[in-house]
Amino acid sequence: MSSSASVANENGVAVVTIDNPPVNALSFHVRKPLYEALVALRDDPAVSAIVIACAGRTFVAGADITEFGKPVEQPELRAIVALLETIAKPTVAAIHGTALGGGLELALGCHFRVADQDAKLGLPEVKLGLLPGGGGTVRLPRLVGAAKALGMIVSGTPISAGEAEAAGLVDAVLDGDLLAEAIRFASEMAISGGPFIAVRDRNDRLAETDLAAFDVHAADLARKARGLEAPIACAGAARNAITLPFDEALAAERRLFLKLVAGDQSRAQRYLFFAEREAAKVPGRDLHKRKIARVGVIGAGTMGGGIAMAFANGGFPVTLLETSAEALQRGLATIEKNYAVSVSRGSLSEEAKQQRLGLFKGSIDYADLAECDLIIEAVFEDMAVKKDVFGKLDAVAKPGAILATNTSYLDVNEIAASISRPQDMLGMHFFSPANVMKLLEIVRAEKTAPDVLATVVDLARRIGKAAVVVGVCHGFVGNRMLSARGAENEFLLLEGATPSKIDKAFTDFGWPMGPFQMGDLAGLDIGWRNRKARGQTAVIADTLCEQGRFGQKTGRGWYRYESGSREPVADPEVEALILAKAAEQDVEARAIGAEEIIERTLYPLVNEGARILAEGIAARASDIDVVWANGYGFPVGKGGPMFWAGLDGAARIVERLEYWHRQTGRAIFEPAPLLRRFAEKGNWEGVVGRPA
Ligand code: 3H9
Repeated sequence: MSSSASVANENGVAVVTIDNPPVNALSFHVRKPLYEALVALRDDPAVSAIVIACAGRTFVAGADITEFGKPVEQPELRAIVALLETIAKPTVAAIHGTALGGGLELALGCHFRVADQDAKLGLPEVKLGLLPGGGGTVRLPRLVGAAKALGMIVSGTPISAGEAEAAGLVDAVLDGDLLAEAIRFASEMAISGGPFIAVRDRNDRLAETDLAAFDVHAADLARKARGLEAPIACAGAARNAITLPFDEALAAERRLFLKLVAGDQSRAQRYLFFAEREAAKVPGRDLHKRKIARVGVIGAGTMGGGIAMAFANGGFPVTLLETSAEALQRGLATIEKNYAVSVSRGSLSEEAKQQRLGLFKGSIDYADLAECDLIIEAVFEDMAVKKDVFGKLDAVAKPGAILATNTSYLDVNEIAASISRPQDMLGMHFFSPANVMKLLEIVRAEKTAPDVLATVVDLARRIGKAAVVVGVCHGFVGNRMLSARGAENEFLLLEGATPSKIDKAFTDFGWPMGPFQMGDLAGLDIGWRNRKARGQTAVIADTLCEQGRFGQKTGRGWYRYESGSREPVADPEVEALILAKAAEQDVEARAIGAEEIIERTLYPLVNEGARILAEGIAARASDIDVVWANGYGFPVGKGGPMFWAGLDGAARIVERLEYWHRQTGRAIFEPAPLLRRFAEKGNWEGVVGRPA
């Protein structure tokens, strides 16, 4: 018997244990012995019931994603599930950890599913640009009803064991030793004599479906898909489960799966899955990590409050420091209000809210930070202010405490040089709202100790962040590339584009919103202040700000907003202003198409990414993509700017950058040497200039 799937007999109940670390993915070397074991057990008169369980930290977390895109080796998962459904004796999946994707589909082949309290169950394939391809779209609705299944399959979000039990997906949530209890459960079922009905034959829940309501919900989900094929395919497959006979729906699911798995979107999303994990592999990651038991956050404004919530959400006690009792009270009240909103939306229980609030300790005395193992400052973005804060920290923080700045732009080396322990210092650049946004840029300064870096990378994963290590430069990876993306915006407007036209080119590409909508949301005064500080101007944006048009918060910015609405409405006044400025500068308006907009915004974005790679500010092209997919809304179906450069054709990008460089003379278009080498080689591998 293979060690990947072994069998033991417990008083007539056969226990098949899958053991494929780390997450028990259903690789070929698991599927083959599993299939063979099930055939033998089906025909073995000494076996009255079968339990499928897993060794290690989790039940099967899905198909083996690394096998996608390669020829399928038999037996496939579908064959194993079909085999399970031919077994007359009771079959039980014993679920701990996560039963995800193909893992849940395997469990759906069993007559019964039992789980421990902490188990989670879901079909996350949509997040990989896929749909469940092992019968999940056809079997899940038969257990939980079509509406619930639609939500689970299209969102990909797992549910708890308790919710799964209430929905009919799990037959029992068991306390104590899961395996022993599962064996007892299976034995009792065998004694009961049945009937044992395969999920494929359970049609009662489907018969209750309100198809019209289902279609309304599915159409709503399709509208939100923003060009992604998988959510739409998921909804279509779930609908087939209602309207087609079982085998026809199953065959349709297979066809859709094969189409998606071969497509660019799924390729991009699978790439991002591994890219996020690769980003955590930093030099020194095996070093002993410093112990982080309590986190200190300085500043209880929007950023500091969000950072504090991110740690409390991850279970860490937080000391929140402000300069006055009033500011502290305001900050804590905002945190409480934010949690209350989550409770009212149903995403957080009242109990969990209380538990999280219990983790906060407010203070207005730096001395209280002495008990913290990691202290992050989120104060005003000004070098003198930051140095003052770090000076105080240097005096009170315990030896070995990690000190971090949340700066978006400032020189982390300069801050580090101002304290006595630069080896303990780095940047932790969170994105607003910090309790929601997944991205965290971890800024490695010149003297940051390797174990400090490794500790923070590890910690970031523990609070659910997609963490990327970046080097020191103005704006790090994300904001530096954002500047490159926006450098042509004003020129495009002066030459004849409008904010709505540019924004539409972005949303058609798959971004959640375009740069002008984004500016209005964030507040135009922020960029205005930054420009003034750096002695820069933007002829149209500056005028808007001079007119008090700061975006949504003033009801007017690049667009107009009716009172209380966030819906942007094109504003003739802005268009007139653009025309007037163009006339002043003698720029003749012409028609500007979406293609030109993409070439002049996204090609410089890729170009700047290549420069960042060459300078060693990012270690890998995929790290840059993790930044853009998680922090800036780059469409995941295109994998991030560096992956997309490969899809769109690096040679073409170089050619068009050269063209725009000739037309404008602007440095932003001068192709980076590394991009040229990518164009020659066809991929980023081996073209990275300097390892980070
Ligand atoms: C599917 O099932 C399709 C079917 O419907 C149809 C088939 C016909 N395969 O995330 P971690 C690796 S699609 C291969 O750091 P955690 C991962 O790369 C699949 N490798 O751990 C990493 O490797 P490394 C549907 C996988 O504890 C290591 O395992 N299922 C897979 O933070 C540890 O991973 C999913 O989409 C895999 N399926 O989180 C679930 N999963 O150490 C995907 C992980 O070399 N997985 N690896 O970097 C997850 O969401 C998380 O891994 C999980 C554990 C929550 C399970």
